[in-house]
Amino acid sequence: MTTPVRNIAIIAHVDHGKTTLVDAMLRQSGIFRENQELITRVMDSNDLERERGITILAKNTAITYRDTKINIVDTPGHSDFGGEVERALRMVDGVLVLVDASEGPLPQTRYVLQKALAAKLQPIMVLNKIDRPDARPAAVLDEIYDLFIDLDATEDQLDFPVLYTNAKTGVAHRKVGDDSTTLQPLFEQIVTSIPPPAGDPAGVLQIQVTNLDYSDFLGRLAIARVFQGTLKRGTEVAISKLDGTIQPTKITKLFTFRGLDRDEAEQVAAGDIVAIAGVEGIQIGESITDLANPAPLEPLLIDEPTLTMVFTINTSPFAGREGQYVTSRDLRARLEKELLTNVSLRVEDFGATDAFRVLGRGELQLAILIETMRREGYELMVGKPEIVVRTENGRRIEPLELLIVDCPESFIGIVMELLGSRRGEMKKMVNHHSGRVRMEFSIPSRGLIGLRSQLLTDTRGTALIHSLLEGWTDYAGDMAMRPTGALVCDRAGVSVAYAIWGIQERGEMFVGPGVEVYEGMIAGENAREDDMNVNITKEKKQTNMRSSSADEAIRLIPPRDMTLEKAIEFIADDEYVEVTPKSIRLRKKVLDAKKRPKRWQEIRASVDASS
Ligand SMILES: Nc1nc2c(ncn2[C@@H]2O[C@H](COP(=O)(O)OP(=O)(O)OP(=O)(O)O)[C@@H](O)[C@H]2O)c(=O)[nH]1
Ligand SMILES: [Mg+2]
Repeated sequence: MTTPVRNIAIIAHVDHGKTTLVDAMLRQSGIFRENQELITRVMDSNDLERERGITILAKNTAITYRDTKINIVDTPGHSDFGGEVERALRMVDGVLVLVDASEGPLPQTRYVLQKALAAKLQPIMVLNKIDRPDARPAAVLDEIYDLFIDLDATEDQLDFPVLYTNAKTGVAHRKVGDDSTTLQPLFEQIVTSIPPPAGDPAGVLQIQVTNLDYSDFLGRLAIARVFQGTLKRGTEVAISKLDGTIQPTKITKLFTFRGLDRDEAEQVAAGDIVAIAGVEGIQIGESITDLANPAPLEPLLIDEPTLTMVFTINTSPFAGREGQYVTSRDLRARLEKELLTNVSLRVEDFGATDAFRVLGRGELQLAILIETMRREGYELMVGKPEIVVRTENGRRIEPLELLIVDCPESFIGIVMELLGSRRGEMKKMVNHHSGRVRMEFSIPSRGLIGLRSQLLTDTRGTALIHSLLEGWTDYAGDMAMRPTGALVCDRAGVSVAYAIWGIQERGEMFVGPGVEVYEGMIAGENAREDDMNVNITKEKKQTNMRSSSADEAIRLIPPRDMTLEKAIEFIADDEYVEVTPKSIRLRKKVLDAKKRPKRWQEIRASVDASS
């Protein structure tokens, strides 16, 4: 007799507590020894996930409740990683939809719920963070019903069970304030209301690969759901490739999930999730099926990317100093490798030598890729993010976003003005009478580039923004460019405090003293709209007279710390971010001051000609 199985994904808006809930589920499933120390958010296992405190990749785990095995996929909540959620949904029969009991449903709640309902997955609603002093579960539940209705949920889907949780302490309640002290009500609900997987273990083999993973011991692993039949170790099977060809292969090693481990298995039957080792060249979306009688599954289709950035080799005078991989061959090979696992990414050649257009879902997604590459020893340059514009039936169309801004009442005017300048249209304003308001805008995706940092500056760090792709709309016309110019180094050398002191009143510096610079490198942001060439290497003239008052006058304002994301948000069309393992520099595309286009019309024309 086979073990009963349930397959669920945990989906939510960013930070609503998915990974924390998985911690609690793992702990209470008895998988760990009594005294075993567990790190928090144990599923956020890669370096960047831990540093940033967000989930980037969807990951599998499994627990046993009573006699039922529950396969769990933890998914990321940030909208840039929506592709991970889309593929996770392919693996499961139901979803836990987490909603922060104070924040309520937010744009990514809508996105993931819409995908889950479209896939006809059974939802269990989990109102999390009920311990928050500002929790308002009853009102949030109403908002969730409204959301379901808005998404055209069927009667059946509207009839979802609701649980109230504190993921941090690992408690689930059926009613707010009941005497539960564990997650048992949640486990019980999963077993009773998530349907067991369909599929006949004796039928024709049908498996779909939804993820690739890598293990030091086993190499490449394909993670897949067995939809029908039973996969047995040592048997010959067919891989149905994405191009429709059939490739015979022998399955040598199989694993199933248990907590943070994988158990070797002799066979895995329909309904379960399997990790298969040693299948060369297998890709996400491909099927594994019967060799004599192939019945491949439909490939996985997911939303198209909306944002693009040019990745090119580093051509700065400092190229090759820090990185190990610097050629266009290196860059191409790395991007191709990324495509194997990162399903929502595309890479296009566009006729330029040494440059590729990389398409993704947002600035963060691409920034994570760039950060990963620099840590691996790559050097590259990236251009300003652009929104994908399409032509359909002779019309130019561009993606449109639903944007939610949550800010203190006193900033309403500033926020409306800023969004107006980016062609945002206000649709709704809700005042919860907590001193903060929530405003909804419809805005072309182009208007979101660089918005977050500007909004934080304008609202002194108090605004929260969330956005969701709403659809496509007629191209809205040119968008205002960055309103400021750059302070550009006019020669190579080492920056000097005295020179910076003279320049800093012109704008804000990105470079402090003692930094090696080159001609065309950007040293700061000019307060005025044009670029200004500056000599940041100028030493103070030596005089015989020592004047203590002059030395004292050199007070340097600390430079703005340009992180990768800030640099990407900052650059204009005629600029690049240069990324190496140790440095992030900003530069003009044309380094030579004499050859550089000066007015924005020239800049636009030269950029259009080069792309
Ligand atoms: N007070 C309180 N805090 C919680 C609760 N659940 C999670 N948190 C906190 O919320 C923050 C985000 O938790 P995560 O588990 O990383 O959220 P997530 O949904 O996995 O986030 P992403 O994967 O990045 O979308 C962490 O600081 C948690 O400690 C809860 O029930 N109550
Ligand atoms: Mg998470």
